[in-house]
Parts: sequence; C-alpha cells; structure tokens
Amino acid sequence: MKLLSPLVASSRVAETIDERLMRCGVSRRAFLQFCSTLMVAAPFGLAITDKKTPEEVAAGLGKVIRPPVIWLHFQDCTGCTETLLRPSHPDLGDLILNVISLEYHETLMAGSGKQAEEALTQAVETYSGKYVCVVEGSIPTRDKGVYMKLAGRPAMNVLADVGGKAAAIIAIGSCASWGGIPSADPDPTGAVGVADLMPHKAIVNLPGCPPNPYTLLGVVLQFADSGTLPELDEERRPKFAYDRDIHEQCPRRAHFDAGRFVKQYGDEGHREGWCLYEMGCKGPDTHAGCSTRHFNEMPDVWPIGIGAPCIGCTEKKIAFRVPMFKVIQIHTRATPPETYPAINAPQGIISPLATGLVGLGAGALAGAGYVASRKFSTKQDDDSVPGAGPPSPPETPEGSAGTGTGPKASI
Ligand code: FSX
Ligand code: SF4
Ligand code: F3S
Repeated sequence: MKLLSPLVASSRVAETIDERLMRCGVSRRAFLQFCSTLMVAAPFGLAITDKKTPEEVAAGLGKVIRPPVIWLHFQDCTGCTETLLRPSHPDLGDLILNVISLEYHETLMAGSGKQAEEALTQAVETYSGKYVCVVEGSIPTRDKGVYMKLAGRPAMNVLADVGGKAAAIIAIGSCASWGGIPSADPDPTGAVGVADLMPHKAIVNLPGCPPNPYTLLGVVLQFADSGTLPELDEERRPKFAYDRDIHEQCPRRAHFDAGRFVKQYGDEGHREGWCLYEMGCKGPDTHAGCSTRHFNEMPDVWPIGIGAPCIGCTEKKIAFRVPMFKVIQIHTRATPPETYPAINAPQGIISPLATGLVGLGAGALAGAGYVASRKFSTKQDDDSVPGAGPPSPPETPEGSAGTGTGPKASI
C-alpha cells in the first residue's frame, strides 16, 4: 500500500547506502550477509526482498538514500535498542548504523542535556515530514503524564510534537505498541502505546519484548525505498513477520502432537526438549516469527529454543495480562485428531490385503487412539483447560505418568 512519498534527498541525507558503506570501508561480503539475513526475516511480503536473490536485494538497497531516523525512548528497558545492536558479529551492528541514518537516540548519542535537546530540535526541523520516528517504550498518561518528562515536557507532548512531524512512526516493542510491561496491573502510570494517542497517524506496530530487529530494518528500508509500508494486520503489525503463530512452526511441535510434555523445569522431558505447553506456553495463540527467525543470528536463541515457554509477548491480550504459567486452550486451528485420517475403516467388506495389514496396524492404532482421545475446544471464548475432565492419570506414549493439566491420554 502506497502511503507516503519516498524519502527525498536533502542536503544532509543525500548519501545512498552504497556510498556510505564504501566511505566507511564496509565490505560487500558483510552487506550481502546483511541482505541474506533480511531475506530470512522477510521471505514474503516485503517489497525490497520479495522474490529476489541476495545480490538483487543488495543492488536495490545500495541505491536507497539512507533513511533519517529519530528514535524516542519512553518507559522501557532499552531491550529493543539492545536487540538491534547486539548481533552475533560486531560488524553487523556497525553496518546497521551505516544503513540507517540515526539522527537522534538518547542511549547511543554522546551528547546529553542541552546538547541533546538541541540535537532533537535540529533533527526534527531538518527532516520535518521526511523522517521515520521510532518509538521505544510506553507513554504514561495518568495525572497529565507527570510520570515521565523529557527536558521538562511530558513524554506525551514530546510524542505529539516529534511523532506528529514524522513521515511514519514505528512503535518498536510491546511497550510502544500497546503499553507492554509498564501497563501490567496495577498500571500505576496509565501506560499506553503510540497508536492509542495518535490513532490516525501512519503507525506500524512491532510488538515483542523485544522484537526481531530485522523486522524493524525491513520496514524502515522498504519505506525509504518506495515510500510504502508493508501490509499490516488488524493490530497494525506487518503481516510478513506476524502472520504465523509460534506453534505452527515450533521445533517442539512433534512432541506436542505426540503428547510429550514437560511437567516441571529440569525433569526428563525438559532435558529432552519436549513441548512446553503444560508449562504455560502461549505459542499456540501468539503471532510472531521467533520459531523460524531466531535472535542474534544464532540457532536456538529464542525463548522456546532455550527451554522457556513463550509468554505471548507479541500479543496485546496475552503478555503481562495472562499469568505466565496458565495453560491456555487450543482454539486457533484443528489439531490432532482432526488433522489425522480416520482411524476406523467404514463398515463394509474387508479385503484380504486389509486383513493382512490388521496386525501391522494394531500397534499404530494404539498410538493413534491416544492422539484421537485428545480433544480441544474450538470455541473462541472457551478457556477451559484442555484434557480436563474425569481425573484419570495422564500418560505419555511411553507410559510414564504425568502431573500436568494439558492434553491427557486415555488409551
Ligand atoms: Fe524492553 Fe523495549 Fe520489552 Fe518494552 O522492548 S524488551 S520492556 S517491549 O520497550 O525495551
Ligand atoms: Fe512449541 Fe509451545 Fe506449541 Fe509446544 S505449545 S509445540 S513448545 S509453541
Ligand atoms: Fe515473545 Fe514468544 Fe517470541 S515470548 S520472543 S513471541 S517465542
């Protein structure tokens, strides 16, 4: 969707990404690596990477004028900034700061006090209507916003001013998207997200605590290239990064389907890498790309990869709202047994071949019977615990008794 004009060259942003990288001695290999990582983060739905090779992505991005970015910090832990600047290779962090033109960022800039205030004023004036405003952290609204001030002004006034003059706003992290941790009960500061205060502005939400940094870079670079923002869902999240849920592509999914659940931290199942559903994993209700796009470009660096359940940090109604260890109902899609072929043959004449296979099938039936017994509600508002019912000792396919509250065996 075409929203705004592409960024135009001004006296201070006339440098293309290629020119900048050459000037700073960044190798082509490093840039190609960056482009490949961007492609992994956004295989579909992002114009700058769609159906392209890394070389084509690099050639296209090289001609883009470095987008001016003004980064505001409100109520946050700075995790969003950390995730951007903590790739596994230090060169990559350096490269990221060369690809975008970070004009103002309180945590990273050398100046402070008056100097910093002047830098912000100058950046807003110079790039008025052309810059991307990245907001990290939630905005306190209670008691006229007195709980957070910058240079004597409430955060919400600073946002209205700086965000109002931006070409587009990117709310990075769950705090800026919808309040996040600061808005958790009892929410002492009346913390809200950017879109709550500026509903009519072009805003992209990138929830996550923190989110994947390549999602941010993808959105900023597409905007710099063509003046467009990627397609968004109803929560203003780019579909290319939030269209699937964690459970769909989780490496532990086979254990879920087979009924092998971790019952407590450190037990045999935990050490074996079994499913964390009974530990309160919110993966089945959480839209994010973590299960295929890990952090720091390192395999398995993401919550479930290190043995912790997903807390649903990208979901407004889950993270910091639903208790961390509460087992959720599965109601997003058909799960086994619905997705498995019928295990009972229709009544009729049984062929000799089928008769011969009965013995072979008996063992399989026992296993399938276990799976078929696991029923999940498909009602959206039904939050009853799956598998609850007459108390019967839950069993794993291996026959070991479990103690959790998740899907139960009843062979
Ligand atoms: Fe922290 Fe960002 Fe969480 Fe919030 O990420 S990682 S508390 S979403 O604003 O810095
Ligand atoms: Fe993975 Fe969680 Fe789903 Fe288990 S419940 S398969 S750990 S996302
Ligand atoms: Fe957040 Fe869950 Fe990913 S907690 S980081 S959405 S695995």
